[in-house]
Amino acid sequence: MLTGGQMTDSHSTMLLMGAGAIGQLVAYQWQQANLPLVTLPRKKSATDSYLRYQFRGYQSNKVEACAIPFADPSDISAIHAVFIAVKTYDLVNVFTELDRIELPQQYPIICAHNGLVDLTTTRPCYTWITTQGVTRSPEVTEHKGLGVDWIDSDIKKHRLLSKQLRTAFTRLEFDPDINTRQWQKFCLNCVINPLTAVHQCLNGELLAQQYQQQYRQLVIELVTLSEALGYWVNAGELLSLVESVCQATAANQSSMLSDVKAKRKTEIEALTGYALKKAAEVDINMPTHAALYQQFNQLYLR
Ligand code: KPL
Repeated sequence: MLTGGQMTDSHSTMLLMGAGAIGQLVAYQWQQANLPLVTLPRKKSATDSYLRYQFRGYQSNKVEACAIPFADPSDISAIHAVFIAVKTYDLVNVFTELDRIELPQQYPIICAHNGLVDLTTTRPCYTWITTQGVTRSPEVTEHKGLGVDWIDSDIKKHRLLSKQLRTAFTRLEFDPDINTRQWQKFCLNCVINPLTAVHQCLNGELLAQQYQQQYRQLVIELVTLSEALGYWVNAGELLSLVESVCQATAANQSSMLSDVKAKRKTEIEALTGYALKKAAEVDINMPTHAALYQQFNQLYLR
């Protein structure tokens, strides 16, 4: 069965930018809810009129062939919102692309990246954070864990979009303090991602005795940075969060370990690089993060 091929001409279509693991999960859930979705070809050479992906839904025993129609960049009148699911370093290219197709400036943009970057866009952006588990291999993307999605509650002013979001993401919560949640997720990723990449280990293996001192130190330095920047992060809670995510995703490779193994560009700059940049701005030392950043770059910087 080929799912998700629907086209629409009403002003209610989501434009998805980025079809990695999270992008495909979003596409699958959006299309399962029968909501209209399009994407743009990211390679000029694309000849098919669909972006095709293979997806296994949560606890399903069948893999489905799915497809997202490509939008015609010269007729974007059906689009009313954008979901960006690219890596942090690619965000700026997506915003350039949105300007190129002349997407109206006031259209809401949902951003789902892991890392942080100081963006200069004036478009209305809303952060989306998920704990849904999804893995991607060259053959299939699989929805492995249900989790929760949070979105900036300010998005409620876009009535139709909020309704669509509630329909597609059944465990969605509207968060009035999404910036704090995003910062906490950023801290979590600053610990697990670079550590699993330099030690080449699965998330669960990070809990071994030999890494405990290092990840505890990373947590303490992040708490100092958070306080200096005005974010509320408690050391005990961040440590428990790190350990519980490592346990819950014990058999998974972090996204950064997957990226280094596949020799793809990583989010090190948007994670440790960003933390070090902010630390320098507020005159704070983060020696353990600095050493990890140096070790990472020695191993993987080409
Ligand atoms: O979000 C993740 C990632 O791999 O990017 C974590 C939380 C580390 C789980 O793997």
